[in-house]
Amino acid sequence: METESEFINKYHMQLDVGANQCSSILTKHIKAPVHIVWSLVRRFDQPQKYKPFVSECILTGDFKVGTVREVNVRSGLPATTSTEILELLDDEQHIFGVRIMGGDHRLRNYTSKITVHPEKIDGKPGTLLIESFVVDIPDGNTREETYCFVQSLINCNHNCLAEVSEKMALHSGNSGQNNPAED
Ligand code: A8S
Repeated sequence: METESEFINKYHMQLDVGANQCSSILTKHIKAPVHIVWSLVRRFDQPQKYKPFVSECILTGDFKVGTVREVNVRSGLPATTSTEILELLDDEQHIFGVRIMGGDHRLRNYTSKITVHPEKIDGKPGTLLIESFVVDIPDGNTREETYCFVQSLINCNHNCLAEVSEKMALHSGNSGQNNPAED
């Protein structure tokens, strides 16, 4: 079984980070099998299924790589909308990539990549989620501020994704334990 740092090296080190950009890699261990977590992550058309700040999402075409979505964000954030394109969707390797093209917010040239990997947690099928991002540091903000802002949004997303996935795993009865494909 590959380790976390091997997955990071394999899928998350190709980041092209400019001088005025910041980037980071975040991980989350989820007590639900990979097929459940991936079923939520891959839904480019329905980020509101697990992203707590998204109120609405409208797809501007078929669900495929290259499709653009218009996301509405809940009030209380320095943002109202975001226009985002699906850049990567690999259902075999479980790779999902999005780029933010515009919108009413301060994150310019934001790209993110998520990969999910099976792992055992307390002897049961679990998931290691890895998300990497790159974004411009906005005028008037420091690298540290940008990093903290994005990291806290992503952590909220990861916590909600874990909550929703773990509920789905409980309700599915057999949480993938008899499925050798997930081991
Ligand atoms: C994601 C990651 C991020 C989303 C950010 C960082 C955003 O949707 C929110 C506030 C903003 O200021 C920017 O994968 C933007 O969702 C919640 C509208 C893009």
